Amino acid sequence: MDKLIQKLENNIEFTLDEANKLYDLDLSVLGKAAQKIRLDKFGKKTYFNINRHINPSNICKDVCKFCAFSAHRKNPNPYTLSVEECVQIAKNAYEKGAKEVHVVSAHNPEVGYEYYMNIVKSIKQELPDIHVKAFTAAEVNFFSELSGKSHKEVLEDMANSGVDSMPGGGAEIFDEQIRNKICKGKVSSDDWLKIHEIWHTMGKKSNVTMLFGHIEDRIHRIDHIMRIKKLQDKTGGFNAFIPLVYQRKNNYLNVSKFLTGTEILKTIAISRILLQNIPNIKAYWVTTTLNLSLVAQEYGANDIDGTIEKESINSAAGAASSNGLNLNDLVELIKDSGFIPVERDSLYNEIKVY
Ligand code: V47
Repeated sequence: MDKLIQKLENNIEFTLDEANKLYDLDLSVLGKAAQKIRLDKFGKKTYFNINRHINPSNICKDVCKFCAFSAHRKNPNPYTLSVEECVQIAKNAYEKGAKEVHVVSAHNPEVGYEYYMNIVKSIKQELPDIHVKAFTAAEVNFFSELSGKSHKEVLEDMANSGVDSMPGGGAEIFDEQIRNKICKGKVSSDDWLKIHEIWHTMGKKSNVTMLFGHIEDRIHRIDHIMRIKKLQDKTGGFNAFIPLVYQRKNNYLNVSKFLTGTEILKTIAISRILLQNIPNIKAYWVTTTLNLSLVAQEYGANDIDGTIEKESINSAAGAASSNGLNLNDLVELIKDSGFIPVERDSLYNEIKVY
């Protein structure tokens, strides 16, 4: 333990074995080390953006056990938005100040490959200034199966259609055994990482998530984080790491235990410590809860995501996020917790310091 603490105090890189022991340290020790890294990088600035989530369809060919969004027995309300409806949502959001649309769909094979590309093309045609963050690596893999195109060709089509950056969803947990139990049939861990690698070599940026607090152990989280670190060393293309806290309602994973606040904060702090090659650690207020994401600002997190306006994936599983968050409330909450709210764009350029 002393060796670990010494390494933490001197900010020396950890081996995999050492990284696996980090959870045994006290939260206060981890928090102090993570906070030093955060303060050195960003001072007391906390980033957020003004954005709008658009989920074109909830009809899915895959059955992820943790998912409460896709239309199935537990959510018997299938829908598919038309391209025009997606554009209208983006237009309304833009008029209200949104600078980003975050487009993520279930894997609906009935609508065809062109439908997905047309959503982006049409939004960009109507709103050339809006940043389109669209389609997870899980969708890229699904589009590849749907169209017979390679991952690279799909990514090129996305870029040509106007996708500016990729969100970090679909990563879940990379450990193959756990992955098989929670989302068998979806994009494999290797393919998830390869898809982001190709995107990065095209000069584009993306985010990366980790779904935790379900059936995985701490060792799987560390393995996940270390696989990300390795790819980031190679490409430098990830803007943000987003640990997503599992929400347990309306899905097929029978998880009865809640994670403690301490375990969530430890995970955020450890991410900050291990992923120093990724600039931003996002405590996504939707799954972390608003209050804990404000506390997470003191444990290494420098971003809490945005106003969102409407959120369907996590709220279906119990998160209190269906109507997003009011901009003034978000700003005041960050200020009241002793940090400086900074509106950023999707690539982390600063827009306004409040
Ligand atoms: O990929 C699904 C997760 C993700 C549950 O890149 C669940 O900036 C918790 O990836 N409990 C979608 N999580 C959200 C996402 C995201 C969100 C905000 C910002 C960014 C970004 C990305 O939500 C899915 C999946 O991993 N998810 N079900 C659940 N029950």
